[in-house]
Amino acid sequence: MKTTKHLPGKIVLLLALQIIVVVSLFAQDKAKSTKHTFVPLPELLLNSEGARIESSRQWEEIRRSEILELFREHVYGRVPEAELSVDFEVKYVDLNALGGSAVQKEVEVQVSNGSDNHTFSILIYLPKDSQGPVPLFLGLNFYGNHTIHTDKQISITDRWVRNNSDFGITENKATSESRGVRAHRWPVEQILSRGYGLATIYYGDIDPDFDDGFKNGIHRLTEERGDDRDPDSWGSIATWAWGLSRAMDYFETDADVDQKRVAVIGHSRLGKTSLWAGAQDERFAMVVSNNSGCGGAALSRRAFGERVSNINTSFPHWFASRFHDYNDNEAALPVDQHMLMALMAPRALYVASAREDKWADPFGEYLSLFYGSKVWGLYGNDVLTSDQLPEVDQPRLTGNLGYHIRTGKHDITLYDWEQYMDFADHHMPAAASSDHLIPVSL
Ligand code: GTR
Repeated sequence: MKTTKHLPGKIVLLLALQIIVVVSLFAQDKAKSTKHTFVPLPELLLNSEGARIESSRQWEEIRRSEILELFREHVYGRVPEAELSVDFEVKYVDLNALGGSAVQKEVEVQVSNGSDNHTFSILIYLPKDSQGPVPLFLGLNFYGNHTIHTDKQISITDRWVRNNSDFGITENKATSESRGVRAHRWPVEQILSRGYGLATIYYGDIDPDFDDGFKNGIHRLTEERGDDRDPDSWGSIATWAWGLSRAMDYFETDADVDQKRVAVIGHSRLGKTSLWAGAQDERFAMVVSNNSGCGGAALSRRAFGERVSNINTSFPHWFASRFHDYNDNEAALPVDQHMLMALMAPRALYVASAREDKWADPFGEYLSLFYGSKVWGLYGNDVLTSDQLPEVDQPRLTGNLGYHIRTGKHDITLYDWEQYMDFADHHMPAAASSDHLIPVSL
């Protein structure tokens, strides 16, 4: 005979109540994740005197520089004026790398303030047998250049690296055990086969990613430390972005690279960095933000997922110290991130989110691009017309703007890269011949 076990009435009631609470929290979360901002955004197209910006000329001559300054003063911080000299030394060129399919180089960037110096290394892969200078993707990496590919030729950084037992990194030192551990994020062969080059720098070589009172990395060369810092002294994101611009300086000297077709790309904190690099340095033809979230593409005023107070508490060294004034007070910020997007206009800009990456606020990332896109309109380019997210895995491509929300979690995947390469095919095509450079290297 079958027996049915009944739960006591009280337990049933408690379980039911719990389910109701969970469901209503989920509903709230869902509502907010697709709701606009709660507070009005600062005006993108009114200048500091309240006059309307109506043309690309007024944008360039007045508003663009005002906004850049506001981001320097209140968010990322300012590059110090201290004189730094920058030299490049090509450490090696391998014309038969990756089994004969690529050209590989490592370039040492030597930065000096006259009495002290600091170096970091750019790893470059170029497609073999390309006709003339090639377009390339430039991005920082999290664990060292040697982690992006199993290629044994890549130098291993001897600087501070975040410990990671899965990668065999202990005592903050990388070893050969971590060769290729991040290869899934860097589809080198696919990039090369589509005619693009790839350049990467270990971000910790530029400035180690921990709060050390700005004593090391490039900071060592430029400033007084600790309490003497100005509220708008550069934080680490600004320093990493500065490093990306030095790579661009190098490309200008390398006849194999078409510096007019360089895309700056980054994931997460390094997506915040690629945006800030692209905003300041208009030599980047295309900018890619992959899951950059708070302080990147996401609107701060949405206060959804990671908030300004979270990021400043967990990573006090990333931004200018003035940014901390906006902890739990996003509405007081004189800028929001749609204005950062606008600084890329009229160049190619791609923002990408991941559906499960709530911490980065996918909808806030999209809205930023949506509101910022007005400035592309000033140039006569298409603007985004829908303030609703596209379907998952259905990229929205409008003029010089791209956006997708991918299935899955916080990461940069082959799917993401494929969208960026398809987008690049339109905006900095690998097949295009460069009319401003004479191909020199054979
Ligand atoms: C998280 C941080 C994010 C994002 C991410 C990453 O801990 O809260 O803003 O930058 O790290 O870079 O992986």
